[in-house]
Order: sequence, then structure tokens, then C-alpha cells
Amino acid sequence: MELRRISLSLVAPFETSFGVQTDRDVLLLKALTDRGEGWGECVAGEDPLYSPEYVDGAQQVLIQHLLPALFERDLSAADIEPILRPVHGHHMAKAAIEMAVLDAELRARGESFGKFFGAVRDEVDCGVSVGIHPSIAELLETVGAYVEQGYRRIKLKIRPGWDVEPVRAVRERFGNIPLQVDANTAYSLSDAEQLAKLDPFDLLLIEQPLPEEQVLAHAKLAKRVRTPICLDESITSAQAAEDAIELGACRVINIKPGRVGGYLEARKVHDLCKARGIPVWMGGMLETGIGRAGNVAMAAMPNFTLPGDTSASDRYYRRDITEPFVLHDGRLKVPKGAGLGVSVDHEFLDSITQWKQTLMTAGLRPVS
Ligand code: NPG
Repeated sequence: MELRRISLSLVAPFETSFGVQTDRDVLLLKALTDRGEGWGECVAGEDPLYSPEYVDGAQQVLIQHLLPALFERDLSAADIEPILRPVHGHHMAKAAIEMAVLDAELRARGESFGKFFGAVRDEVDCGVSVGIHPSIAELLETVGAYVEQGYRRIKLKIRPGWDVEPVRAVRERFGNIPLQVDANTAYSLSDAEQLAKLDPFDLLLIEQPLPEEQVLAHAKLAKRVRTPICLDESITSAQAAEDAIELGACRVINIKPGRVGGYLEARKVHDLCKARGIPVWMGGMLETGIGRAGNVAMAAMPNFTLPGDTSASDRYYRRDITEPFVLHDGRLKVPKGAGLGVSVDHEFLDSITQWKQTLMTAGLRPVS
């Protein structure tokens, strides 16, 4: 397995209730197998602000705990989660391994991620996530540009002090566009009255208003607001999804493969939600073209009925490490080639690589 850290600047700062991001420090994995190579992207951020995981920790746990359990075994992607189960948590690190092995496996047998997931569409509807802005005027300018580009849904990041006014302003300016908000856990149940002030704006959903462990509080909040509640951070597995649905904590679920430990668990969340009549949509974690390729493929599954945070490459990066995903009529094409179906621009990748290490079998001998 080759591990690599790359640095990419975002085209614009992205502010959420948990901080401002201007750059991405991405950990990539390349599985080197006897049947070919495969790529994985770890979505852990630089700091543990979205969830407990962060990229330095992911790198450490991969090298010290996860990869040693896997070497010198004849592995299929489906074997990885059971083998790694004794290590608690670290879903984003585990997901990156599974993704790299799945990519190698599918490339070797000439099957695309889309085909593997049972994609029912060639293209997926795309939304865009709009950060907190310094002023309403600047927010309207950003939203206007995305609407112009054809995005099929706008998501506004909110936090206490930046919620009803930006939503009102966007509704007044852009009318009836599909609109939703994301609080990234910034509220408490005592804010129910404030959150109910969003009800008149006909939002598709309010995403993760309360802290991730407060699933019951979400069920209580759901009785006090009309807008459907969607969970993101709280849904760490198919079991967590089942429990949240049973409790009445959410009517919609955001699926992020990294958050649940990989694409195979994400597929279970999709299937469970489909059986329970809960629509899902694909989240985004500012992925490069590698992560985006997998996410776009999964978003072509039948129960992904709402536009995802699967935006075009140029919403994130001036230059991506794969061929760019380009928006056509508010949609991205599902890659058709084997595995992830994208190719990595090695020259560019090497130019932005900050650190690289190859770990081989037998005691994790680093090879430089
Ligand atoms: O388009 O990839 C994207 C970004 C979508 O808002 C987005 N992601 O809370 O869902 C989120 C947020 C995020 C980004 C979370 C980076 C964690 C890391």
C-alpha cells in the first residue's frame, strides 16, 4: 500500500459552523496488488472538528493498526471490514483501505463502481453546498453564480446568528429553487423555536441541527419543526441509521461512505433506507476526483432521490488530480470505465505530494 499526503488549495474559503477551510490536506492510498492498482481517498479533515477523525490520526492508525492486520492475506474488499472490526471507530481510515482494494478488484475484472453498486442512472443530479459568508450581499452573489451554473439544489450552511436571514434573502432573490440548510451540530434542543422559524421557507430539510450523539433529541425536535430533519454526523453505520429511523429522529439521510466506514456499509445504509421509505442523498467532503468518482457512482443507486453534494471539480479546485467532473445541465456523468473509472494525473500528483511512503508485507517495512 502506498500512502501519500497531498496539498490542494480550494478555489474559495469554505466556512461552516466548525471553522473555515482554505486548503485540503488529503491522504491518498494506492493499493498495489498482484492484480493491479486501486485508489482510495481518506476524507478525514486536517483537524478533528467535523468528527473525531483527522488526517494525521488516520495516517497513524493506518500504519500502526489497520494495514498490519491486512498484509499477507489474500483479500477481497468485502473481507476488510470484518478483519478490522476489533479496531473501534476510525471509519474514514478504514473506508480509504476498502476503497483502494475495491478499486483494484473492480479494475481487474473490468467492472465500474456504478455497475457494482447497481446504478440506475448515467448521470446524477447535483447540488452545491454554500458556506457561511461575511455578508448577505456576498452570499447572494455566490448563490447567484451557482444557480447560473445550473446546480439543481442549494444548501446553505447555518449556525446560530446566521440562519433565518440568509434563508429569507436567498428565497426572496431566487424564488422557488430547491433549498436546504446544514447546521453541522451547532444547535441544541432549546433552539427548537428558532429552528421552527425556518418552516415558512419550504426547505427540503434541515441537516444535523444537534450534536451527533443526540439522536433522541432530534426525534423531539422533529415534533416541534415542520421541516424534515436529515441526519449526517449521527449516522455512523447502518445500525445507527436503523435506530434513528425507528426513533423518528430523521425523515432523510445523508450518506457519506467515509463516515460509515466504506462504500459497502454505505450500500447497506442505502438499502435499509430504501426499504423504510427514507430518501437519501450523497454527501460531500471536498473530495478530489478520486473520491468524487466513487460518490457519483454510488449516487446513481435508486434511492438517491435528492441532489447530492457532488459538485463539479471547479467548485473545489482549480486543477484536480483526475480529469475534472464537469456540470452539464446540473448533472455529473457517472464514470463508465473499470473501477473508479478515472485516471490520476501522476505528474500533477507528484508535484503536490508532501509525503509518501510505501508499506510492504512482513512487519511493514517502509520502502522509499
Ligand atoms: O461539496 O464536498 C462538498 C462539501 C459539502 O458541505 C459539505 N460538506 O458538513 O457535509 C458537511 C461538509 C463537510 C466538508 C464536512 C468537509 C466535513 C469536511
